[in-house]
Amino acid sequence: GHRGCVLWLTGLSGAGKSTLAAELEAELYRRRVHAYVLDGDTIRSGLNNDLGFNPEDRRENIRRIGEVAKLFFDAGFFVLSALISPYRKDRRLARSLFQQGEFLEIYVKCAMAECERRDPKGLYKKARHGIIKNFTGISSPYEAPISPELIIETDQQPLQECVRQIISYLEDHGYF
Ligand code: GGZ
Repeated sequence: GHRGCVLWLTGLSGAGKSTLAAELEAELYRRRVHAYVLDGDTIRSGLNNDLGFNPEDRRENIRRIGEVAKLFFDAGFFVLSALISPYRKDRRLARSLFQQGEFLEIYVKCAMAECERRDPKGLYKKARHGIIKNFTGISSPYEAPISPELIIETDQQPLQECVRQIISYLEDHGYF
């Protein structure tokens, strides 16, 4: 058996949250662990398609996804959420829905310059040209976690090593 938890991935656009969540989901599947990914980008096209990127809308985005994470957690899943979640107080709110040990904040850390170099969707370029307003890291703040359970540096090691670090944490702390 195993006990579920919420792996709350936070970091800049392009830091690798979605990629990491998808890889982790595949690894958990191989271990017969039920996992579900809540990705900001996809949820914003459905459930949260009424929300933009001002601070109030980001807070509501995180609040709702926190509540959805709780539903999946209560159903026994490992939840992998991949949201920028740039504000500390919003992450604290999401954490407050859970008991000790149920919510793991994972800082997906990557230098801004590297995120901008990757720019998989050309969003940084648009933000630099003022075509996208309120863009995290450029025209909107990112408050780095102060005491996350884990820091994963995606610009320092390959993806598989990032995945291994998280799996090791879960093993070492008795999640499975
Ligand atoms: C940040 C934006 C913005 C602005 C569109 N700022 O890397 P992506 O493209 O695929 O994922 C990002 C996603 C961010 O949504 P989140 O729900 O994770 O954000 S938050 O937690 O702050 O609510 C990015 C894209 O949407 N995107 N405009 N202005 N990211």
